Amino acid sequence: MRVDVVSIFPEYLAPLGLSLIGKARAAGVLDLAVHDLRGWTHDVHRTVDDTPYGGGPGMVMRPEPWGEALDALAPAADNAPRTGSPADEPPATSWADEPPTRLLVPGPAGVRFTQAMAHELATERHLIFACGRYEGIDQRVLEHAATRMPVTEVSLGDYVLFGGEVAVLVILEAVTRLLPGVLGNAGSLNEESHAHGLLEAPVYTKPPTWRGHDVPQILRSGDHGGIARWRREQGLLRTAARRPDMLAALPPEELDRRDVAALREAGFLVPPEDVAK
Ligand code: JB8
Repeated sequence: MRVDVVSIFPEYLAPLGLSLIGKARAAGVLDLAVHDLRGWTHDVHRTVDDTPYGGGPGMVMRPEPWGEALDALAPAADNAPRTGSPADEPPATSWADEPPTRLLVPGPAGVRFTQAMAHELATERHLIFACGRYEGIDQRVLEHAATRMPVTEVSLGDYVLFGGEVAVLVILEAVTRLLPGVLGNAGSLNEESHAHGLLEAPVYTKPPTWRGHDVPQILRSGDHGGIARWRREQGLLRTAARRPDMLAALPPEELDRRDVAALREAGFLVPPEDVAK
């Protein structure tokens, strides 16, 4: 997979050379380059921002350097739709036979980044990340780019960062570990907590007693059925307590009678019987 990251603080992306992401790069699974947006400015001050139209606080990233950066990193031929739509609007369905370059723009107004999106991105051929700063990037950059490639504004969650760089670190870590050949893979891919719609049970290792706290007896029992059941219940109770949104989104047929009994026993309301008619 090819990845280009554009930022006015390329040094912020230094961690991408470390650890498993660094190994993916060394192994040739990931071809990653970080670019300084100011390399696409032409004035002596290498200006990337200006005041917002309509007034208000802060500054907005000017479109011209971004346009040149995207022209350089996503050559038009790369993404040209082979049939159909005119160049100034995106095609209705597909862009081309091969997966095109895809542009990701971190920002608090984006769609939520999820494990499902990480899996989707892990199948792409070429990703470009545009890291905004200040109040963000002139919207025309995204509009224009969308005539050439799929553009996704993406948010990690409901909080605000100074800029997109740290979000890119998070997204690339989530995506890179899914690339074939990165982890030695398969067995080490623990994403249970977000792949199956429920949080995972807590985990323990030796010693069996530590500072007066014991490992739950069931985990030392050798009763594999009992252990599986205990883990299931712990995951359910955690999910109900911490992520009621995940529990509510679970298809009802995913909960069997024992699941419902365990939740009710712990005081959680489970529809339909507990929902007012
Ligand atoms: C200016 O919270 B964020 C985020 C915030 C930002 C920019 C990009 C991302 C650019 N503020 O993900």
